[in-house]
Order: sequence, then C-alpha cells, then structure tokens
Amino acid sequence: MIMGVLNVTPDSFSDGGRHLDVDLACARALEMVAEGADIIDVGGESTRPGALEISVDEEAGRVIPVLAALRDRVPVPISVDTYKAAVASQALAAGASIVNDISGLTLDSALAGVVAAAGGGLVIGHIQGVPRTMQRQPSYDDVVAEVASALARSIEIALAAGVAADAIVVDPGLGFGKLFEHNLALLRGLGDVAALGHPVAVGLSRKSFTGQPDGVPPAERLPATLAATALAVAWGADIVRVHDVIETRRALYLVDRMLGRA
Ligand code: HH2
Repeated sequence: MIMGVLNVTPDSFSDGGRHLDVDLACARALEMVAEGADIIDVGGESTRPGALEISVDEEAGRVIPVLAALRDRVPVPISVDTYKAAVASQALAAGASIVNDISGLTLDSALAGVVAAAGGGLVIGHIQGVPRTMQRQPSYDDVVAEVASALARSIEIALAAGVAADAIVVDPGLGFGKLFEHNLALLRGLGDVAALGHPVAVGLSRKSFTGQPDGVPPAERLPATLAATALAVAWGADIVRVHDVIETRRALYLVDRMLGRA
C-alpha cells in the first residue's frame, strides 16, 4: 500500500510550506488519491532532525481544518501523523481513522487509550530520543534486535490499552535516531520487524540517507528513494510512506510483477 505524505507545515524537510492553505492541501490529497495513494497521511509538525516541538493548539490548528475538509471528499483512509494524544483525539473526531505515531507510544502515554476509544488504526514507529536531538549520537549494539524489541513493547502497550491487534502496523523509524548504517541494517532486517506479526510500514522517502554519498538535496533524492523503496518492498515492507505517489505506483507495479505478486 502507498501512504501519501501531506505535510501541513511550514518547515517539513521535503514538502514544507506547500500545503499550508486548506484548499492547496485538499487539492494535493485528491491528486495523490488519483495517483494511487491507498492512505493519506496528514501531519502538522515536522519531526525532521533538530525540529522543535510545537503546541497542541498550533498543530491541531494546522491539521483539523484539513481533515474536516477531506472527510467527505477522500475515498481512502486518512491517518494523522502525530504523537500527541490531544491532537489525535481531535483528529479522529474530525475524520482521521488512523494515528501514525513516530514515537511508538513513548512520547505521550495517553495516545494508546485515545486510539482504542475511537476504534482507530495505529502505526507504531520507533525513535531513539526525540526529534530535536535524535541525530546527535544515535547508538545501538544491535539495531535490528533493539528496534524489534522496542516495537514489541509498544505493541504490548497498545494491546493493553485496547487497540485491536489487527489495527496495528509497525515501522522501524528510518532516520529517527539512526545513522546511515543503522538505516541500512534495519532495511536488511525488515524480516525481523515483520516477524512481530503486524504489517510493516517504512518511511524513507527523500530522507537524508537517500542523498548519500554526495549529500544531494531532498529535491534530487527521488531516484535513490525509488530504488530503496523497491528493495524495501522485496524485503518485507507492506506500506510505503512517500511524497511521490505516481512515481512510486509505477515503480511498484513492476516490482510486484517481478516478485510474482500481481
Ligand atoms: N517519517 C516522517 C514523518 N512521519 N511516519 C512514519 N510512520 N514513518 C516515517 O518514517 C515517518 C513518519 C518524516 O518525514 P516527513 O513527514 O516527510 O518530514 P517532516 O518530519 O520534516 O515533516
């Protein structure tokens, strides 16, 4: 499945500032659906390395009007990209049916209960630290084992709060407190994440590791993004979170055919 990224922020590293206006955001959501997106992921706070946390009111003020406008116009599920229970609760009431928590329930302990009460879906991501400082000194002895066991702990918390087992997706959190080699190890080890028994999402679209070794800027990272996305799907990703929906759809058509899956 393709999860199309819609950042309603001034500062996201790739699409920041493009969809701050509600009409522009809706237009991009509808465009992504027409291009083949299976889920639209609406975010109101950038979690790029170094990003500062914003208030609940500021984040909700960005995403809620967009969710309300999309509610009856978008024929696919909408997720809200937030780790804050107070934002998630308003978003679920406004039309989102999935909460995409990059922190895997580590930054706001009330989030699981909010998702459970609404009967929503939950994407559990992995992060080491918090966005502001996560890339300063990420450190692991065995990144794949540590991420898998942290995700397993978060799954337990979600289940204990009443989130349905079949509504949980796991995500290794590429770039969230991870060095280049950590991201590569996690991609190679996606099978261990899949072994947790839930669908696996990955977000690698235009992230800085796709700009190596030349340090190319986000606008020039699509070729490496598509190559890595193809391998991620072959290695176990079920959902890919991307900025470039039509390009991904075309690439994955061939990948699925090559894998004998379609
Ligand atoms: N990455 C970002 C945001 N949300 N959600 C999931 N499940 N997985 C990810 O890897 C992931 C995510 C960061 O990317 P982006 O939204 O493009 O940038 P920013 O945080 O600057 O808004």
